[in-house]
Amino acid sequence: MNFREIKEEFPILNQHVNGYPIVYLDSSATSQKPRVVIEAIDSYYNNFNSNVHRGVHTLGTRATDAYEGAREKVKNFINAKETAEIVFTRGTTTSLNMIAQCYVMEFLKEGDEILITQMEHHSNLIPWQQAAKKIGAVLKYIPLSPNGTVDLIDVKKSINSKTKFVAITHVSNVLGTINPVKEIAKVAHQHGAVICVDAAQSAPHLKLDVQDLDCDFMAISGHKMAGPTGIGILYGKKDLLNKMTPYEFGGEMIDFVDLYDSTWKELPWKLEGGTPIIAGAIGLGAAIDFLEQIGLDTIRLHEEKLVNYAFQQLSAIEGISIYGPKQPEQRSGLITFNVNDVHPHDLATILDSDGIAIRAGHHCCQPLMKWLNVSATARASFYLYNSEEDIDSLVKGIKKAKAYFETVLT
Ligand code: C6P
Repeated sequence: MNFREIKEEFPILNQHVNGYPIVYLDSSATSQKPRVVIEAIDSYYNNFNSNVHRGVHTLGTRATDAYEGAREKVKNFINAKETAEIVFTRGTTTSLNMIAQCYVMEFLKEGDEILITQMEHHSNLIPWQQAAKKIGAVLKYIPLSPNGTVDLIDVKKSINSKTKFVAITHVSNVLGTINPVKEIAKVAHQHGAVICVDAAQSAPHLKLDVQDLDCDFMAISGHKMAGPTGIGILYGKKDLLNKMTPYEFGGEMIDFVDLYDSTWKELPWKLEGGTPIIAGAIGLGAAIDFLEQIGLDTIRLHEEKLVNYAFQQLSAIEGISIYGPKQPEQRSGLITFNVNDVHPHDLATILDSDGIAIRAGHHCCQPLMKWLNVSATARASFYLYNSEEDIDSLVKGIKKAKAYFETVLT
């Protein structure tokens, strides 16, 4: 399949918005879904909707097989050692909150240090901020380099024997920076700290290997990687997940319940209380098949070309500021920018009138906006269905918005 054919697999992209063919440049917020994902969910509800791990009836067995089959696909996708290390959650935010509540608040103590960066999404910042407050731990920030990257020298300077937990995003949803998480994990482990990687923006675009990265925890959202909303992954090394207290108590996660005490199922079910997100997991499994069929390396290469092209084209616009590292190997497939005299929300509105979808705002990264010294930015994010023509439309739209505001302001 070439990339033009790939786009045809996404039914939603075959439409006009405000009279123009849609140009979807907001995949970092959520990606579009290919036909096979929509059909997999449809087939579950049409043909074998049933609860899992309960009944012995045929539909129940089919649903259980499909649900557990999806777990196996996730395990292979991130190269985990075993399926016991794959917990289905609602998404990255839930996964990170589970780690904060069931690991950090349980096993860190007063005076311990938690190390993060100022480029974190709120979902990879507030859980640690709140956990630190609750247990009296100290939240510390690794300083960012001027180009919006994390330097290993600064990691080494920031970490010490009190550091017990490091949380870092693999790819920044604003700067696009790809952080050297493998090297950071090595430094963390040399100091006896546990490392948690927010892979919300890397799992859709980069080939992941949790054993090679040697991260202890990883959080992923299905909806950013061609899967449905409401499904995510918490990866954890088995010994750490085993140590964690359950996040939710109730059905599904118990082994034996007595009047005054209960015992839990083994991993991963101990951490999946209640009826799980069955359709979501099945849809995510189909998304993984789809991405793997194309190949994560092919997707990465395509996005690298797009982001380079976008850099060239956008840089040529007078009065534009582009944030994040310029070297293609240091960044993922998105470009965040501001245009003189045009508020990002106005820009997004004008682009929308031409059928172009971008995101504007603080992108759930207020501390990063502070570091950038702006209140908001515009962001165009690319995925496997985008093309250079989409970027040409973006550039045309930005020029139109700029011209409009220049006329209004003079
Ligand atoms: N970023 C964006 O437009 P959830 O909402 O749980 O699926 O993902 C949260 C999250 C965590 N970490 C990073 C790095 C993220 O980018 C996101 C989601 C979206 O940038 C929505 S704010």
